[in-house]
Amino acid sequence: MAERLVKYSRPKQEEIQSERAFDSQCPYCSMQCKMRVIEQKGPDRTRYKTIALQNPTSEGRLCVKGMNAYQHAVNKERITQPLFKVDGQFVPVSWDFALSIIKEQFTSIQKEFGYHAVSVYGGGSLTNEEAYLLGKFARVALKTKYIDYNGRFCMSAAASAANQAFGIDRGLTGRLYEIEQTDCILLVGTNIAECQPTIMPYFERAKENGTTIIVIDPRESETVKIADWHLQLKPGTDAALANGLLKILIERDLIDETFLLERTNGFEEVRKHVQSCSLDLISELTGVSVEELERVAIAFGEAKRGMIFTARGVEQQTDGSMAVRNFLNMLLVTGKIGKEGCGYGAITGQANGQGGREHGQKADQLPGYRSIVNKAHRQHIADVWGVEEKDLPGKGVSAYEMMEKVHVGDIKAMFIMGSNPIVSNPNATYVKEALEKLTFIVSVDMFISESGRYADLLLPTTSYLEDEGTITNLEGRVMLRPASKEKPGETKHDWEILCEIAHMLGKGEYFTFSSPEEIFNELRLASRGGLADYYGITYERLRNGTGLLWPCPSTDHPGTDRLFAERFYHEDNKAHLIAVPNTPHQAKELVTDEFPLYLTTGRVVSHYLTGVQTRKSTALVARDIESHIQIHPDTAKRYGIEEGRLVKVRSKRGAVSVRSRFSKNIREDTVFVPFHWGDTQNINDLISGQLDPTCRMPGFKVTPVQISMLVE
Ligand SMILES: Nc1nc2c(c(=O)[nH]1)N[C@H]1C(S)=C(S)[C@@H](COP(=O)(O)OP(=O)(O)OC[C@H]3O[C@@H](n4cnc5c(=O)[nH]c(N)nc54)[C@H](O)[C@@H]3O)O[C@H]1N2
Ligand SMILES: Nc1nc2c(c(=O)[nH]1)N[C@H]1C(S)=C(S)[C@@H](COP(=O)(O)OP(=O)(O)OC[C@H]3O[C@@H](n4cnc5c(=O)[nH]c(N)nc54)[C@H](O)[C@@H]3O)O[C@H]1N2
Ligand code: SF4
Ligand SMILES: [Mo]
Repeated sequence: MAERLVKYSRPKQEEIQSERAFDSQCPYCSMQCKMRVIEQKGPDRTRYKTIALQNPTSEGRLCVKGMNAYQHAVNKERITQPLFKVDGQFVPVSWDFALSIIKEQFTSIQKEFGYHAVSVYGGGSLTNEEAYLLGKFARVALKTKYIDYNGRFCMSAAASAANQAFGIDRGLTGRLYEIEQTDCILLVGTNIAECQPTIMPYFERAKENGTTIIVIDPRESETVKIADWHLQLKPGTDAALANGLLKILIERDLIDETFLLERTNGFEEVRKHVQSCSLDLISELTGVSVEELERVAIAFGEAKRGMIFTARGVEQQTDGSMAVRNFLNMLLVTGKIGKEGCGYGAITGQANGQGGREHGQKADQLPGYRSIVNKAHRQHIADVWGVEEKDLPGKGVSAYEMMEKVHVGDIKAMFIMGSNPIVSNPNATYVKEALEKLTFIVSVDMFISESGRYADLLLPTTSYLEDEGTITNLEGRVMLRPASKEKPGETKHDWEILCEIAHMLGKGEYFTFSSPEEIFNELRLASRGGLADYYGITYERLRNGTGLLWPCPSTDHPGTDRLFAERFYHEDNKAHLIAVPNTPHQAKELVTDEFPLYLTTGRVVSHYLTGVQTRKSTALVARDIESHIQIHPDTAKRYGIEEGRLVKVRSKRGAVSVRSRFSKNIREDTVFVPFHWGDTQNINDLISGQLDPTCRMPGFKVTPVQISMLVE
């Protein structure tokens, strides 16, 4: 029998002639699961398989995206040579030609319109080294103030809220294992079951330990399966919901007076404000009953230890930063932070969503989470970079606002590294028009994305199997991603591309790096003494261990597992509470007779972001080949929608055609469409360009729409 099996599994034509293994980390979400991709070459074809590797965060697990990630890396559609657009067609060119065209274009544009006419657009998939170098490239090689990145649409609301409340922004304030030690968890607008699947066992084990889990989401997402209670609120009403919970906590005296007195300020303002809030009104606004609010507030207040996690559901709103702050208020009034089994977690999104927001890709930021408008911070970085402080540009604008600057003619060229703005920005048609207006676009990518089609020059970069570097996962753990596969064709690493362009622009002396480790060593110095202090982290320590959590200020420092045990990071060492109105900015569009349903957008388990990578993976495409609209059957009936048919979804700005998928797991006044597809299924055509006034986050999660059957 055994012999027959062996014979059966190894027919002659599938004999393995050579086998290689490549260790890496998943290129997708912030869990950064460790993996080994095994390449088996046979006489006729090459096969790949992925196995999970141990790591304290992912604990040897991988989800379906990670298992199949290699498929995009080995896909035939990868670009492996620079491509230059001639008469609307991309033609392969040499790197020498590509670099000289960049020099010619950037130099002439800057000569005519000034340094800031060239802009830089980065991404949260880049390693720390590359994100750091991109910020330096913008400020030193291009001298432009216009740099921002796709994390603006991802982490900005949570980052603003945490900075304002705690004085520091690290996704999780403690370690993941603490989830199992807590008594009550609020999951607010976070669908971890589909978006960070390998995190689920932490919550499952917590449940086994008796933890109460509450999910706040307009949809009964996969995550609700682990919940004790589900508050199925109306989209966009989280700030009001938190006011209701706060009011009950304070009125029932479920607060920690000593903690409030010793460790915080601003509580009186919050107490007065919630006193004036009516629970009935909050119930009407949110669609959640007063009884449900009471049950949840009491469970959280009475729990000895508690944690709150937020993600894009609550954050991607035009009042996202204030809504998150109101949940932070809840943690602070109950004193559930800075202690074991307590704390906050903004579930980071992209692979390097954490590190990518710390080292200078943001319009107002310098490495180490320093501020570009702070003279001492600027001086520190200028010294590390060997430039004059006065020569560093000032603060620029957020990602979407750069598109506005293109429309008014201030920005003429864009250098995009690791993003697909046409599919990920709100108001997609306006963004497309912006890209059309630009004189010169360079896109550094593995593929020709929807945005890449508008580029004048495409530069081929390397994938997660080929590009070594550090990545900071959702815990704030800096991890070294090994990558040993050879670069395909003429691809170059992002950091090599930046160094080569800088040389071409006459700034080579500032970009003399020959390895990611050299860049990291400069990043360590640049971040030294900053909030996100990486100075004590070295490649050697990372190679010999399982990663280190920042801040890590010296090479003998063990890294910081839990923040705020002794102090918060404001000058007074205290955390700051603030009163948050029920409807903080009055900016949200409301449903009308013409647009009677709330559209909310997000993700499905099988695809990643704008889908450029996962749509190249046959195993993942097999699960979801196209977009869809999740709709309650009663709502569908009301609008004459049939199951599995194409539906036109329209907002004030635009329309898409997506197939209907009936589900009782969504509110009747709400529909959900994922955003992983472009062109006629680009849901961002419907989303407004209105932004949160503090963090400049768009309102991806609420848009009034109408729906109708499309005649097929
Ligand atoms: N499969 C997969 N995983 C991913 C990604 C991916 O594209 N695909 N992307 C990664 C990235 S970059 C990110 S940022 C994360 C995102 O991770 P999440 O934020 O968890 O994902 P989303 O689907 O955007 O939204 C989460 C939930 O918010 C709910 N929601 C919508 N509106 C509201 C609201 O008004 N209030 C509340 N409370 N909830 C609301 C939605 O119904 C949804 O279930 O995932 C990461 N992981
Ligand atoms: N409606 C709606 N819109 C949203 C969201 C939503 O929930 N709803 N979520 C928002 C969020 S949270 C995010 S994070 C953004 C993401 O928005 P984007 O950044 O635009 O999305 P990606 O698909 O990650 O695009 C990354 C591009 O970079 C390429 N790439 C991948 N890795 C690398 C690399 O290492 N180097 C280089 N040079 N290129 C690389 C990929 O092939 C792809 O073309 O979308 C936002 N937009
Ligand atoms: S997508 Fe996230 S959870 Fe899935 S394997 Fe990759 S890193 Fe892990
Ligand atoms: Mo994200």
